[in-house]
Amino acid sequence: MDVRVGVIGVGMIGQDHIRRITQVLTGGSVTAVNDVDAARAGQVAAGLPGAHTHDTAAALIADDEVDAVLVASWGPAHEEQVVAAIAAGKPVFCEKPLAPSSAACQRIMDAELATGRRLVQVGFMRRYDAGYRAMKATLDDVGLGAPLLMHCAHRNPSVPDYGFTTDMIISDSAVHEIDIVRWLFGEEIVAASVLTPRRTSHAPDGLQDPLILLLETASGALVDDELFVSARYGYDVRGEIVCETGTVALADVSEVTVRTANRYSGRVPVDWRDRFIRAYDTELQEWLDAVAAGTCTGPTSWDGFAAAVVTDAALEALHTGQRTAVSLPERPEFYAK
Ligand code: NAD
Ligand code: ISE
Repeated sequence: MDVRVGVIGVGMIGQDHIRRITQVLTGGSVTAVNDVDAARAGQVAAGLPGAHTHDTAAALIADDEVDAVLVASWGPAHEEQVVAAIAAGKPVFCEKPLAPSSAACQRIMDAELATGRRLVQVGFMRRYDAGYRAMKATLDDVGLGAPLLMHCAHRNPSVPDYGFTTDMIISDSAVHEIDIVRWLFGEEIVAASVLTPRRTSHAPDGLQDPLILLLETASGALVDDELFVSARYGYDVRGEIVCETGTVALADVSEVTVRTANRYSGRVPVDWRDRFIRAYDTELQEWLDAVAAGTCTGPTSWDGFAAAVVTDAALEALHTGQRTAVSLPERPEFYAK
């Protein structure tokens, strides 16, 4: 029988996840939706045979026709919705960031720990991307020596003119590199610094764009992350790890390259939906499969919390201009692999 999913927040990614659950993946259906924008919820439900809308997230979570909850609302709403799903004993997939502050993530972890059962998967989809998976396999299986450096770039063509703040370049965008670095290196990040280069004239008023985030890992590896969210030309995510005897880098993602008239060209993805489409598919398929099997896999509340602790330090570094140490408590045994 299908896992009956209730979706909270049906904006860009909520609708994209509904499309994949109903048209691409197997073993899932969408039976209920909720959004603070009731008109939007109604329009989305109208395209989903048999699905209904709920006025509140709490009502959706309580619905007997909802086996599992997918939270794709704005970050500040995540804590209340994820904690409510945990209280109802329902598996919950929560889009990143798990919550905007480490304190809120800690409360989510506490709620999950209290149940004694893992229920939460966080939407760090890069862990499901074929390129990053091959990169990790190379690090783990091919003798390149100890990783020393990683160079990352995270470029978005644009962000909305209103509402997207410089802090969000860290909390909304860089949080992906924060998670993928923890996962690739298999160790924690211990310090963060932020540099603020010349600002592009294409950034919305008040936005410091680009930024360079520097992360230091526990073993002393250094990661530089260029964050440039008004890059105009396309969506471009890059990564290269430099080890003692070799390097491993993400390949260009264009399906083909064209050579003509003494020119060479390929395709640059339009946005994150385009670049990571297969990663989102794999991520949600594995979530549905795990829910059906009564298990929980993928990035945990602990991963969401650890990313938030690093985010807090990076935000402090941005505001003070100082290198900031990350103070991460010990991981609860409950979250050991
Ligand atoms: P969006 O603004 O397009 O959609 C958010 C929706 O949530 C809106 O329809 C809004 O009305 C609704 N909403 C807000 N507060 C709510 C509440 N309390 N209850 C119910 N609905 C509420 O934003 P988006 O781009 O779809 O982002 C949503 C979430 O997904 C964010 O956490 C974002 O960081 C994350 N996201 C993740 C990725 C990824 O690559 N994994 C990509 C984009 C967005
Ligand atoms: C967005 O919210 C995402 O999560 C995308 O993956 C990221 O690339 C983008 O910068 C964020 O705004």
